[in-house]
Amino acid sequence: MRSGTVAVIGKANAGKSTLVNVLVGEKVAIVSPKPQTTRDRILGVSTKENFQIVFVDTPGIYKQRNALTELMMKTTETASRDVDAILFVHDGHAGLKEDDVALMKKYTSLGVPALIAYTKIDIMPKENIPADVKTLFEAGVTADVYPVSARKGMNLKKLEQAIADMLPEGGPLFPDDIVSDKSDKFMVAELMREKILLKYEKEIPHGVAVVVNTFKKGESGVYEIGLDIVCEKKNHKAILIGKQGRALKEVASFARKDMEKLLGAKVFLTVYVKVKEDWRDKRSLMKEFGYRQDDL
Ligand SMILES: Nc1nc2c(ncn2[C@@H]2O[C@H](COP(=O)(O)OP(=O)(O)O)[C@@H](O)[C@H]2O)c(=O)[nH]1
Ligand SMILES: [Mg+2]
Repeated sequence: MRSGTVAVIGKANAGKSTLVNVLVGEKVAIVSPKPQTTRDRILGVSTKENFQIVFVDTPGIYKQRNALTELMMKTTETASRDVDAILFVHDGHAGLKEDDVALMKKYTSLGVPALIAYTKIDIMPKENIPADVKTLFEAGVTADVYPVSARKGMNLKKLEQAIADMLPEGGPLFPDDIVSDKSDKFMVAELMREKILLKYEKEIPHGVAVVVNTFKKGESGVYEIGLDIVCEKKNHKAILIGKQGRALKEVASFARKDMEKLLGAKVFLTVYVKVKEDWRDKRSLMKEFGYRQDDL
């Protein structure tokens, strides 16, 4: 069989996590229309009869702005080394700009096999595809380009096979029932963050960290989960909670439903909102909230 690790690289919002989820067949990474959704490196494992692909989903490529995005960019850079292959994800629908071409050139010529997933073709004019492929070819990008749609499931089998073909011969790296390296507790925090990203605007979701304080399964089979939503400013706290707590109730209820799906059990969820000024610029607080640098 073929097996190995594949770094999933690309701009923020390109559709990396969506693609990883659909190829793994389970939700291992949260998804939202906003950048900075994925903060950590997440492994998503797809095991089939003839191959095992270990996707290394990354936060993506950022222009660094604060200590958190700097750490996220480092996570991406580190993930692109020490892997067997690179899958560069490009948002075809967003158009092909000069910096896209430069990034593709960089990440497909690092000395490991690489290919390009040109995604979101379900929402763009098809005739742009060959034109963009030609532009890339003329710019000297030699990696193969696979037009796909993760959302509509288009051309994914071909892409999956091409990824597997880049990997070395060898046994599986993970048992075949493992789909992610992250714990249920991590996913619970992420699901809460996903609902916040979907509900609130601008700086609010980007300034939020979710900390799970209680995570236990009671005798009746019900999970008792207690978490803090940490935000950066007092007025953010007020917005997060909303009039008579309505906004918070709504996001917590959406999150709880997804947590129940993940855990296959009823969840009793308690949520508090706390303020920690500018935590994204404080390394010690970032560490406390689970954004660690120790494996970089
Ligand atoms: N129409 C369409 N939207 C997609 C596709 N893949 C991802 N998206 C959307 O693009 C946004 C960003 O996706 P996400 O996977 O979080 O991007 P990431 O930041 O690269 O991980 C989300 O709103 C997704 O639903 C696709 O194939 N087609
Ligand atoms: Mg992502």
